[in-house]
Amino acid sequence: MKKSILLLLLFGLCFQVAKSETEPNDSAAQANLIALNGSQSGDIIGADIHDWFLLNVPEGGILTLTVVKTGTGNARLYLKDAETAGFPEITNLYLGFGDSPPTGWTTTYPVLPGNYYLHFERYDSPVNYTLTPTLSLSNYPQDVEPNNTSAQAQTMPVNGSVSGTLRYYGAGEGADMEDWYKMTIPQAGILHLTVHKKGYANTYIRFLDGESWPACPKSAISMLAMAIRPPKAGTGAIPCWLASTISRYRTASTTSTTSWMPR
Ligand SMILES: [Ca+2]
Ligand SMILES: [Ca+2]
Ligand SMILES: [Ca+2]
Repeated sequence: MKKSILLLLLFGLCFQVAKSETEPNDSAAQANLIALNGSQSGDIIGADIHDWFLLNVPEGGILTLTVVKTGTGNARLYLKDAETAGFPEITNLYLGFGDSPPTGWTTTYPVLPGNYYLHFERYDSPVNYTLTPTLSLSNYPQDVEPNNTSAQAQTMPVNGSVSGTLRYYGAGEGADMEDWYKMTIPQAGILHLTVHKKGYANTYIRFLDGESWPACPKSAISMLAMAIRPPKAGTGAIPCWLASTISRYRTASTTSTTSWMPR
C-alpha cells in the first residue's frame, strides 16, 4: 500500500503542470520564454488580444504545436520567424469557437535550429489555452547549413556518406531549398552514388562538373529524380506541390575500378 502511494506521488511530481503566462506579453519584445516539451497556459480575455512566446529550437526536426483550448471565443496561433525582420509567419493554427477536444488541436512544421515566436491573436473573447511545443528529430542527421550555393558546398567524402534535410524552415534563412556538396576524386574510376530518401516530397540530385561550374551551368552530366509519389489531386502545379513538401536524404558514394563501358 505504501509503495503504491509512493508511486502515485512520484507520478504526480513527474507530471508537468502547465506554467502560467506572465503579462504583459503583448508584443514580440515582451514575449515569455517557452521551452520544448513544456506546457504553457494563458488566456486572452477582454482587453488582452495578443500573447507572445519565444521558443528556441536547438536542432532540426518536425515541430508539433498542441493547443488545448476552452472558452466561447476564437483565436489563431501563429508560428513566426524570430530571426527575420518583421517576424514573417511560417504557419498558423486556427482555434475555433468553443472547447477543443481534450487532446487539443495540433499543427506540425519542419524547422531548423533557431528562434521562433508563437503568437496568439484573439478574435472573440474569452479564450483560455494550454500550449505544448514538441520536436521529433529527423530520420537522418542534419547537414551543416548554409550550404545553398556551390561556394558554400560541404565536403562529401569519397567512399563516405552525407545526410541531411531539405525544405525545412530555418529561422533567419527561410525554407532550405538546396544542399550542395563537393567531392574530390583522387584517381580515375567508376563512381557509384546511392541515395536513401524518406518523406513524401520529390527533388533532384544533380551531379555537376565542379571545375566548369558555374561558368558553364549546363554542364550537368547526370540528374536523378527522387520522386516518391505523384502530386496529390488538385495540386498539379509543381510550385504548389513543392511548397507543401519536405524530404530527408542520405547519399553514399563508392568508387570502383571495375571495367565499365557506356552504352
Ligand atoms: Ca494573456
Ligand atoms: Ca539542408
Ligand atoms: Ca541547404
